[in-house]
Amino acid sequence: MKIEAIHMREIAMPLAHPFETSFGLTTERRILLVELECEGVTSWGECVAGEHPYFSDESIDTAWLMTETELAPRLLNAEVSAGTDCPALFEQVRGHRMAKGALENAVWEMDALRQGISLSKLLGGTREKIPCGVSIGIQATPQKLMETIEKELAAGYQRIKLKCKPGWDEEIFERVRARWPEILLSCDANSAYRLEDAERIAGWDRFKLLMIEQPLWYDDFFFHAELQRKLKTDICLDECIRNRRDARAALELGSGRIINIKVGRVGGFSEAIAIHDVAQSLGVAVWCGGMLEAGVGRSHNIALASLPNFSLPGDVSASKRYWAEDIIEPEVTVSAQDAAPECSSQLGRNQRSGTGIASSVWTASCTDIGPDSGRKSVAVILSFIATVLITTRMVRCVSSLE
Ligand code: OSB
Ligand code: MG
Repeated sequence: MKIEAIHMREIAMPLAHPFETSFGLTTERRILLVELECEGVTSWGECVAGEHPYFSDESIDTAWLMTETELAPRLLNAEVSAGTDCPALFEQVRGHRMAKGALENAVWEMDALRQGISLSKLLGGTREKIPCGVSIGIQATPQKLMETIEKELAAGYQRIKLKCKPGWDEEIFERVRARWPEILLSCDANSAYRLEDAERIAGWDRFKLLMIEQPLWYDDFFFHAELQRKLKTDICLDECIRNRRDARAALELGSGRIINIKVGRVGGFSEAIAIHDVAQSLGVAVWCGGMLEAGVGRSHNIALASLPNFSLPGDVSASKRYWAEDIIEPEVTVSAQDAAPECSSQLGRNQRSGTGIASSVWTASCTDIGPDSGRKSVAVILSFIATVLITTRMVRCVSSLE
């Protein structure tokens, strides 16, 4: 495949509800999308970097700069046989994994489109059913949180993850557990704690959390191992796992017992798959994280989550949890279903007239979720050809570096 043109666009997307984590409040996302062209086929990638470098050291502005000046020029007119060729193309540029991931994932999507197979299949996906959970931000009041949890459980989500920080932790877990003693419950600190909190965090074993995500520094796994030794609850690593070597080192050190794989954080599908494989070989479960993606990134996450070792519910939720209107059509939907759902696949082309934007395909297989004994389960429809609708949200556009 020779990549003949690359287009970069920034769009602005207001979140349906503000999302608060220990590192800040997000009310609107600025999203960098890349579009590739090759012999009449168009494919897309979404960069997950936030507006500020608060989750990692990348931001949309650093990603834009690196994509325009370093990465896209390396990919443009390059002869690539598959997405797996991208890491070597980009190797000279250190870091900037979220920027690299957007381009690499667009190459994988291009490959799937040209071969006429689903992205899930190309990635090595085997699952037709993907367990889905939700990540719930810090709320204005505990009461508001309880209402939100109630709504998400009613929608069928299988795991509730609570964002936490000092001041929004044990009292909250206490209340939630008092009301829902049995649900799969986890928390995500986004690096809000320090070693002096270790004894207090060890006390959280009483809440029977499925995991505690990234309690300590974003770039640490040495001290996470020290903390993990004091806990019965599993630590899940997110921010600090950048690649397969980190995954291996962290798991061998005992820094955690679960890994959250985010395809953007690790620089694209090639590395995400490698981390999945390392974890699998060590008998460690992984799950698919999210970064408040719009539809392009969301679809890519779903395809990734179809790999076999993604055995825990991911932060893979419906478009409407985040957006009044997503940028893909159809949107990612999740429907509560009783018992084993049918595999829904829609393969029609949905073209909304007048947008002037090319359409793109995500075919994964389908969907649904998890354990079940009469409980509701959730289906994500992930086999579709979606149109990307972005004209009304465009902030800037650079067309191709041709
Ligand atoms: O740590 O998983 C995280 C959102 C932004 C940045 C970091 C994280 C998150 C989430 C949201 O938890 C997950 C989602 O997209 O649903
Ligand atoms: Mg996290």
